[in-house]
Amino acid sequence: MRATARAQPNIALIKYWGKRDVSRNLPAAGSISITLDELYTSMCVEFDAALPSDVLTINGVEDVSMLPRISRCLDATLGEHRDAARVSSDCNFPIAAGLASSASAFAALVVAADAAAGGGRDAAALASLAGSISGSAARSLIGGFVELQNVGDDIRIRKLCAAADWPLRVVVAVTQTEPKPLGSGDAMEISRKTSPFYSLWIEQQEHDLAAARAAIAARDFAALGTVAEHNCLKMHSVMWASRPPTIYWNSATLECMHTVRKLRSEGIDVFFTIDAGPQVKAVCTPDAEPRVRRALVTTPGVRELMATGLGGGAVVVAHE
Ligand code: 2P0
Repeated sequence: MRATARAQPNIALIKYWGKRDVSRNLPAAGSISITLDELYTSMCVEFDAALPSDVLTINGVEDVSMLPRISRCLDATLGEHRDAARVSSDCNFPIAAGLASSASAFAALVVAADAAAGGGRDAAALASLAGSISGSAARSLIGGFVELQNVGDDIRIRKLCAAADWPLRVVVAVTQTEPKPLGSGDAMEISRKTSPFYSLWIEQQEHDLAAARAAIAARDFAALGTVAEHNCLKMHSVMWASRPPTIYWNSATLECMHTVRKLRSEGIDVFFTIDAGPQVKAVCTPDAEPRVRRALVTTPGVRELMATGLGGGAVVVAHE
């Protein structure tokens, strides 16, 4: 009754921002992401009938703030009459800073919990379970370029392109490591309820998804960058126009955007994307990576760089 799974975060190129059903955590529109490689969350789940309630440690420290979501995820996966679990999560990148740590955490959790309880669910069922707790987590179940589709009363994930078939690189410029002030779930709801741009954002999403799908199928880097930057800035515009506004950027975030735009004007294949946090993810071709790293590391306010390729999906790494 013990298993460990590992999953990588994913970075959305066409963003998920807004829910159509809050109680079931269903997104209002589809999204497209890339699953990363070297950054990961490892989740060990051990069911123990002698344990009075679930226990969670994150990087070796007991944590109560994430515990209710972890317990809900275990209930969703195994039913409410399950044994209590000892869950330990280890993450090799900053948590809650806009690097999609919840995506890799909940993807790894459903895979580990399913394996510990005997296994048997396929990636589609596990994605639906992970997505019911954290929408973006569904996309970390599989690798490469992944689309999350809204289908009927559920979500579905599908691989658009394997990581090895378009081996892009992602350079993450970390501009802040403290946890973000407002979680994305709450911020999305504020946007949905108050932003005058929200309905237009949802309305245009299908168009952006189609443009990204076509760019990925054609391995057209420039076209993918154009739609990804547009979609990212549109999502942040929705947040900026909310009441109260949600502003995840700091001045270094903006400096990094200028760095990426300048590199592109010099002929370098790179584009940026920014999620619910102040980090800037620069997506580039492998040959462009050294130039991108050199330019970002000297950009004012950048604290550190992390670089990674694209990777596979969530996997069980130990099972007893
Ligand atoms: C994304 N984000 O597509 C977008 C872009 C943040 C910005 O998906 O409320 O933490 O738990 O379903 O999974 C953040 O999503 O949100 C997110 P919930 P989650 O990656």
